[in-house]
Parts: sequence; structure tokens; C-alpha cells
Amino acid sequence: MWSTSSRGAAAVLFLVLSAARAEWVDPSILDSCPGYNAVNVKTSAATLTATLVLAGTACNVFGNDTKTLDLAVTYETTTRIHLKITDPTTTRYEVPESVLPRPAADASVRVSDAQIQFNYTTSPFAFNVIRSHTKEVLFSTASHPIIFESQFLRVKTNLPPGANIYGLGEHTETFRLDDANTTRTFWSRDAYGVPEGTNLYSNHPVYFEHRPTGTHGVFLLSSNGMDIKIRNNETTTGATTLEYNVVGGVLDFYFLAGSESDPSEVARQYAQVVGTPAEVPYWSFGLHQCRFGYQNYIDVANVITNYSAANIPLETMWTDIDYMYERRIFTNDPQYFPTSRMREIVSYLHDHNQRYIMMTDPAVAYLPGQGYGPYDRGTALDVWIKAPNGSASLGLVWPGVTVFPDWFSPKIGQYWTNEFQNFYSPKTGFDIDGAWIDMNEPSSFCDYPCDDPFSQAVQQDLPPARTSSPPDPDAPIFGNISFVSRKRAVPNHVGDDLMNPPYQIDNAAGVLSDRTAYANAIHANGLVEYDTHNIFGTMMSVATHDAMLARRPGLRTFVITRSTFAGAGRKVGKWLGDNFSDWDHYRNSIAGMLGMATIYQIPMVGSDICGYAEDTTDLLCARWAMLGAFYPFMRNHNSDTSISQEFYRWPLVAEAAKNVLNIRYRLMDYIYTAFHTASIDGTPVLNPLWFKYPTDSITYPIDLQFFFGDSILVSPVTDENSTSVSFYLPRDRFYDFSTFTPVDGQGAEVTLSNVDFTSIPLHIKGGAVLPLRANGTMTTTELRETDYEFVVAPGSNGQAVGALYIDDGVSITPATSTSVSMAFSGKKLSVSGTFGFHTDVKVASVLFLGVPAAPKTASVLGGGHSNSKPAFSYDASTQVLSVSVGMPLTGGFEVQYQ
Ligand code: MIG
Repeated sequence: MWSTSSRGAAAVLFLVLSAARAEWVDPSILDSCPGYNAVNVKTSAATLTATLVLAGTACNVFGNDTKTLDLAVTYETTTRIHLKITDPTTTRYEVPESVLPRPAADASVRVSDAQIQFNYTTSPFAFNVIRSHTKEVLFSTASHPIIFESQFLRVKTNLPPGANIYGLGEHTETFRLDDANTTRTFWSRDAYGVPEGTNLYSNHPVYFEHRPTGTHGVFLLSSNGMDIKIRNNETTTGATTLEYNVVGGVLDFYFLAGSESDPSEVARQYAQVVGTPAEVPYWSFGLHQCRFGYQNYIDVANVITNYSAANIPLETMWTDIDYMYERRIFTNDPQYFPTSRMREIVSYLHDHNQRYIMMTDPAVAYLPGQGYGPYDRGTALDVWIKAPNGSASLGLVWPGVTVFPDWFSPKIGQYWTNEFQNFYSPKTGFDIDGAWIDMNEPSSFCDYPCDDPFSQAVQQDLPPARTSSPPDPDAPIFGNISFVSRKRAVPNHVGDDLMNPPYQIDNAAGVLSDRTAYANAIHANGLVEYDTHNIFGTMMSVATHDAMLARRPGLRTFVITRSTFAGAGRKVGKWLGDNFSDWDHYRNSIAGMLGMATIYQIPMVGSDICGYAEDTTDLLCARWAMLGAFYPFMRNHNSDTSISQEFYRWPLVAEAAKNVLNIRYRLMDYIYTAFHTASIDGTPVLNPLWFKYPTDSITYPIDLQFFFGDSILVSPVTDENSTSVSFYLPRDRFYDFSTFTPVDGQGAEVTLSNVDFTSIPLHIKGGAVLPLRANGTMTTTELRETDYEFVVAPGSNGQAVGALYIDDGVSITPATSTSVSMAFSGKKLSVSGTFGFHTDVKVASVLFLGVPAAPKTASVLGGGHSNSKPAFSYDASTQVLSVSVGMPLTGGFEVQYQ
């Protein structure tokens, strides 16, 4: 039920401040602002509305306090409360529905059934969100008045001491944020080196808070610049708190109940708000090779050749901006990357079931009257972001002075798709299989104030000259949618200072407009970059997804972006940007990836394997190849000034890569199935340990181990040049993946001191049936023709379950598919499901793990393929029983032993 208590007006200190241009304000000053009283409270069914009236003398900290506000609270589902506070007198910016469609509310929700409850006091207005069952307070603004000014919004909640907070990325912090002193700033930034403690490329203002009693989530749907501060040293109370300081928009919160027992539930609930991830093509799980600095088409061809010579399966070759003519998008250098030779390379790849991807940047070279089609066509369609005076807003990027596409322009879909179709034409151009989009924070090299990008361009000598002469043009190779933004009123920014807002967020780049598009730049629909900066990358992502889809209708797209906002995973994957080739970045790639895959619903994610900037080493690269095999998106990439680091460059690294790619490829249907499930309901494809052991508090900070899918525990060696690793094995049944031998976790650290540089510790969590593919193929196309080996790894209760989803691997809506469930108990594996997808592939064998004694008999039961005496073998030292099965995937079957 709606519950309220009236605490009477709190005695507060009224402090009137001049609108200070301060970055730092004593929290007690904000806490002594008057806040609001709730009047006119109305409830109907699952919705509460009220008017909030400023409860005293305005404190006007960073502008004028808004006198009256509208509050609307809706129980949208039994697990989700939506709370919005807006200004009824003016249209303030909100993230457009075209960028993030809002979920519908379930009209039949009864407040009494909700798993979380909204409680409030009226004077002053404060609210709590509590877990209905346990009455725990999950979020509470009590004693922290809400502040609502034109360019400053503040909401603050108490947290339990030692709160376990995850999310609020993109960041390079530990996966569990430091509750003592974390400031997370949200303002997309080209964050070379991905430094800790700074704002990075992407913005996901959502956190999950975990307690032994449950996990819940809080999402502030805002793309405005903000700081979110977590502190545990409140001066007066010593309390732990989380505080939002936002420079615009409205207060638009989603509170997610999560669950008392299964942390992954909150991930699914978040997916109900921002959408589930796009299904990716099967081939995209193969190995990707890239670098900045392939000098010419011969380099590209050689890398492809060398991978195959080294017998390392290369699925997808990439080309960075090197291919461009003078670094202009939608052009190629006719001498270094001539169209005809590049078309040969792409045909070669396609003939060998391999793929090709090229980079596209957002910024378009500003070259009026010089015959540069992409600029001329965009100008004709009027699709550039504008400066306040109506001219195109200029930046400075790779090709020199640039304009930026306006993703809100009504013609932008037409423009972008047309450029993609022309340049990436299968018939006459570059027939790419996926797209890579970069610099979409958007990044500019122009230092603020960027009054004269032309002079800065001269100083920076852009584009840089080629350093080698062009190759022989005949050299032998291989010798060896557009956005439909709903009409909405232009947000009212009268009187606002967009360039220098009174509250300055902690943007590591400096002022809001430094090295990016100006905050006062205007979109076709009247929105300003001040509000939409953080969604630029996501809008480019959607436009690129649409363009790729137009090239290949009906086929899943594969787009990898650098900048994302909440919901981007519906369309694209993401790489974690410019890390360094060092052990720190190797380690913290796990936390970065877990954020994207587990919390933000962008599971197609990975870091640059072996490191991007500076020089890698063979030992680092070997370790990283192996860790990277458990990134959903597995790509080796580095910078133009770094030494070459393709896996074949060192015998040791080649061997490590081969070993681990073999494992990854065997697991490919397992992870593909996990992605399919994720695309339906948002179940995470990677799991931090605490997701699986939510009451084991030792797991809460662990971010050097993780589960790939539900059941493969990855525990990489984490120390420089070391061959030993201590990692945590929860109290549970595991199996060593390399031998399939049972290992009983004791809820303690295990030390392995003999991990050579070509192996990585992996364990299967008991309770799983894994559908493994066969060993040793060079492409995913071949892999899909190999038989399955089902591995039954029972949990401590003797039971195991698994799933296998198969389809054509490329269609958005496959004509047929197969969904198999595997269940093991009492010495019997039962396989059932629907078997629509035609394949000649069989389940060749079933391995039963942890079988304590040799069985006397085995049998296979399944229609015409039953076999009462299948061949089987048992290894007492590993306790593995292997049964020959030879079952086609046309119907259910059973395999048992006695
Ligand atoms: O200013 O395209 O993060 O992966 O190699 C650097 C060149 C631009 C940044 C990307 C990186 C890419 C590089 N790009």
C-alpha cells in the first residue's frame, strides 16, 4: 500500500549562497537546502502524483531553485518503480524515446504485490524504496533534500556501511566500487589510456547494489553531464551515501527490485528497461585481428597469410583508418589501399569463410567545394550539427577540420546509409562484414576554446604524412534508419549557461566543450549537445546498424563502437578503448568487461588483446591471448607506434593462442546459446562470482576471476611474468577443464604454481551440461560442421542441466532453429527440445564427469538410433566416463549408465 508518515518540517539551516561557480560545495550546505513539501498527493491504482513545493527559502546553490515540481511515481511491474520529477512550467530535456524507448507499464500491477515499495514523507518530502519482504531500505533521501535548479539537480541516498555497489560506468575502477571515495563522472570522453578515476567513452548511470539478502538496481535515465559521488565519511553522521549531481534534464529514476536470491534477476529487470542485447552473427565469436598502422594492402594480406601459415584460426581481418585517403571517411588511398587490390583481399577472405571489417569515424572532413562527396552530399542534405549562428559546428579530427553528423537530422539515415552503400558496396567497393565506429564521444583534437580549428589543424599537421612509399600496385599477395525522433518541444534553456554551467562536473578533459563538439551546438530538432553529448555514440551506433542492415537485409549486423549510452547493446557491441600493453590493463580489463556484459547489457565486449598503446611483451601477450579468449569479443589490436603483436609473432604466443582458441571454439555453441538467451531476456553472458554465490561475501570484491557463461570459471594468472596464481574456489563442486577431474572448492584460495605460459586455469562449475564442439578448426564455418560432445558435470547434488540453441547463425529471424535442453540426474542424461534446424552434425559422444566407479553397462535410447551396447570407456584416475552416442540432432534421446 502507499504509505506515508508526516515527520513535520525539519529544522533546517537556511543558507543563501550566491550562485557560486564552485566545483566543490560543502555537502552540509546542500543538505541544508530547504527541499520540498509534497502537496496534492493523489494515488490511483499503481500511480502516485503530487506537487512538490519548495519548503523554505531557496538556497539557489547553482542557480535558482525551482519553486514547484511535479512528482509521478508508478509501479510499472511488480519489480519496477518509475519515479519522475519534472518542472511543470517548462519543457526540460529528456532522453528522446527514439534513442531509448521507454518500457510500457503493466496496467494490472497491484501495489500490494510489488516486491519493492515506495514510501514517503510529505513535509519535507523525502522517499524511501524498501524491499517489501524484508523491509530493508534500499534507497532513502531522508535528511538529504532534493535540489532542483535549472542547471543543477541533486538527489542523495544513504547506503548501508560497506555497500557493495557495481556499475556507474564506463570506468576503470574495480568492479565493486570503493565506497569510501568514488566520484563517477558522466561525460563521454576520448580517454586515451583509460585512466582510473576519470570519465571514459561511455555512460551508463545504473548501479546494482548487492547484499547477502538481495540485489537491487537503480537507474537514473539521464544523458546530462553528472557526477555521482559515493562517500563513507559523511562529516556529521559518518554515513555512507551516494549522491547524484546532474547539470540538466529531469529526475527520472527506475528502481529495480532484483531478487533476494538470484543476482542475475536484476540484470533481466534492467534489460526490461533498456532493452536486451542484439543477437550477433555466429562468426563474430571467432578471432579478430586488427591494428592501427598496417601500412598498405600488402601488410593486410600478409597478416592473413601469416595467420593461416601459423595455423591460428583467424576469422576476421580488420583495417583501421590507415586505408583512408588523407584520413577522410568513405575514401581509400588509391596508392596504399587501392580498391581493386583490396577487393581481391576481401574476396579471398570470403572465399575462405573469413570476414572483413573497416573503421568508420563520425567526423566528416570540412572540404567545401573540393569535390569530396561525403561532405558535399551531407551539406546538400543539411545533416551537420550547427553552431548557434546556424553555420556548421566545426571540430578538428583525423582529416583536419571537420563537421559532425547530426544524428537527429531527419535526413541522417538517408545520408549515412547511402554513404555506406556506396563506399562499402559489395559490387564496386569494400564488401565489409561488420563495422567499427570510433571517435564517437564525439572526439575532437581541438583544444578549447576552439575558436579557430583551422590554425589548430595547421599546428597539429593533420593529416599526418605517410611514412613509407606506396607499394607496387601489382605486388603479388597471398603468395604464400534512420532516426525518427518524435516531435517534442525544444527544451527550454533560456538563461542557462551551456558552455560554463555553474556546477562543473569533474570532466577529465576540462570544460564540457573541450576536445569535443561544443555544448551549445544544435541539432535539427533543436536539442543541444549540452544535453545529448552522451548519446552521440549510441545514435551513431544505431545509424550504422541501420546502414549495415540496409546493405544486407535480414542479416544480423555486427557493429563495434567506442562510445555507448544505456540501451546501446540493443544494436551494437563495444570495445573498451585505448588501454596500455601492461599488466594493470590486462587485469582491469576483466572489471571493464564485466560492467558491460553483466550490468549495462552490452555483452559483445572486449579489450584490445595484448594491449593497445606502447609495446607488449611475449609473456604479456601470451597471457592476454588466453584471457582474451574469454572476452565475448576477442580482438587483438594495437596502436600505430607499437611493435607488431599478431599472435604468430612469437612461438610461445602462437602456441598459447592456438591452445586457447581451440577451447574457445569448442565452447562456441555454449556461449552462442548464452547470447541467444540474453537476447530474449537479458540474462548476463558473463557472471562475476557473486552472481553465482550471492551469500558468500568473499566473492563480492572478486574481479580477477569470472564465469564465461554460467559455468566456466576463468581464473587467469594475474601477476607479471608469473607462473602461479592464487584464486578463489567457492564451496562447491568444480571440474578442472583440462582433465575433467573433479575439484571440490573449499570456500578458500587455491594456489596453482605451475601455470605455464600456454595455459589458463579453467573450471566447470558443477551442475552443467556443456555442448562442446570438436577440436581444431580454422573457421567458424568449419566448426559448425563438427560433431558435439556433451559434457555432463554434475553439481554436489548429483544433478546437471544445460541448453543448446542452434540456428543459421546469421539471420535476424532464422527460418528454423533448434532448442535443446539437457538434464542429468540419477545416472541418466535426458535430451529433449525442438529440432527445427537441419544439420548433419551429431552428438558424437557424452562425457560423464565425476563418475566414482566404472559402470557395468551403458545405453542410448532414442528412436531409430537406440543402442543398448554403445562403446564406452572409463578412466578411474579422472573419473570420466565417455560414451559413444552418435545421435543426430533430430529428436530427443537418453544416455544412461549403470
Ligand atoms: O585517435 O583509428 O580507440 O582503437 O586504432 C585515435 C585510430 C583514433 C582510437 C581508437 C583506436 C584506433 C585509433 N583511434
